Amino acid sequence: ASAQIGVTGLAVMGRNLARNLARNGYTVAVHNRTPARTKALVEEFGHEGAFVPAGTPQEFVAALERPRRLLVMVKAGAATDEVIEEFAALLEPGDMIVDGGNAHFADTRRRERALRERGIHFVGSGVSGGEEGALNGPSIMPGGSAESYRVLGPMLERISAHVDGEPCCTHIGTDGAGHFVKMVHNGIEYADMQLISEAYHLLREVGGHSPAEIAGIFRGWNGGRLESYLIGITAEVLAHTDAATGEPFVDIVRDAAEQKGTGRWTVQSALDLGSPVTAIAQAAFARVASARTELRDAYRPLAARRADVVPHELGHSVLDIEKALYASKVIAYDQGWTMIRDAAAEYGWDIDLGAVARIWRGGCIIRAAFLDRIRAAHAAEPGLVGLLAEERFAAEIADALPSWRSVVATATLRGVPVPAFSAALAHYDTLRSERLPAALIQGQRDFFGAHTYRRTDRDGSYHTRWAEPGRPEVRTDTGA
Ligand code: 2AM
Repeated sequence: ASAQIGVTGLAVMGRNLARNLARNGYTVAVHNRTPARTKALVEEFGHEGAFVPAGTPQEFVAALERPRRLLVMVKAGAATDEVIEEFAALLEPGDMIVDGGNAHFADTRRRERALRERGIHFVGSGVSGGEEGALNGPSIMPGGSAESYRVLGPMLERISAHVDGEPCCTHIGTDGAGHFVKMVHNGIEYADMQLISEAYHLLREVGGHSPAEIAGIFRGWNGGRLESYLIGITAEVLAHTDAATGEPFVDIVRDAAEQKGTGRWTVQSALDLGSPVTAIAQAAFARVASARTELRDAYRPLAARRADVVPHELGHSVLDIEKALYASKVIAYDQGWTMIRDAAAEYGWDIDLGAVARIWRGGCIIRAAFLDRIRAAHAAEPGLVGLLAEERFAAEIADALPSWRSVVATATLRGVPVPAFSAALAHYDTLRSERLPAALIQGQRDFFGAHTYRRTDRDGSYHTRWAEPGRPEVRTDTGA
């Protein structure tokens, strides 16, 4: 037994994490169901560090120092259960299984409970940053027991990305907390990508800019407060010309967005938790809508009539759109953090909300200077309820507001769809409103279903007997 950690599942993510571990000086046992992948890894990259190839699960487990640390990098779902079952049978109490795949946090909670009963630590860990991140430093979001983090934390922190000398890895919380936070990361990623795409669409359809010009505008924005990996790669994509046709690349790509489903999970969980993540939800719906060809075919002829499009000109300068994008982004990120806070309360996780921002500053898809502002806001005020409760964010939103409203209005008048911009703005207006029409909804519910309502002027639950003359009100929580 000589290996400090083992990786089973050597497709690209598993292989790159194994190489990352080996390059950082760890002795890494490697195993794959199909032995050819193990052989290929050692042949191609054996010179990068110390690998111990294992042909069978038994050999693999025997190669590991105790407590054994196994990193499972197989397909999420049934395959993960099969592999966990197969290896757990060979392990002893105190050993640790890390699932670095994209598991649903509910599965992680189930697996952790089952393995805990057998004395095995199960660590569901989000790993963000794709293939490149896995090899050179991802953002890592491990859940599981505190004891497992004492053993695994130093290794994971070492192979993670680093920003300002700090690792992009922290113990998120127990059982499914790591995979939950990874899921929200992906939800935020969906919203951010959608918002950037809407800004592009506005600059093109309303501003009249070419893709190449918009690439330049985004490069400019990337030098400011919107600086981020996603803005950077967006500029790259927009500047790209299709070799076959000479057309802008973005014009020859089918506009049907695909997804692997973590954005969908975020929205599903948000409904369960009661977390208002509308910008994220709009982003997920915008993807599915784009791919519903039959619906779009049915609606497209309407566009030709253009009768419903009002040719009005409001704000749509590049600066206006930058402000709308920035303000919407603040809202989308804030929605993600709200959801993490809700889940921590629901599932009993002690999540450091500032640390989540810290570990996303590098390695992952949503990495951005902006995240350091969120980290700082939470550091300055532990228990911060929302970003807009922080003075600087509030001031920025106040400054952006006229442009933001104007851009959404222009888009609406011109028939350019901006579901995430407008959902974010509606979220802001919802939360800032003195009064909401939810009072009317309560009245409707009480009318047709006697669901009761609460009053603004006194405590208690009330029902109005709508069918009776004079519509008398009764208090329902006192038996009166
Ligand atoms: P394979 O190379 O033998 O197909 C991504 O698909 C990774 O998950 C691959 O390493 C793949 O192994 C592995 N994998 C998928 N399903 C598996 C299963 N049921 N048992 C073990 N490994 C599996």
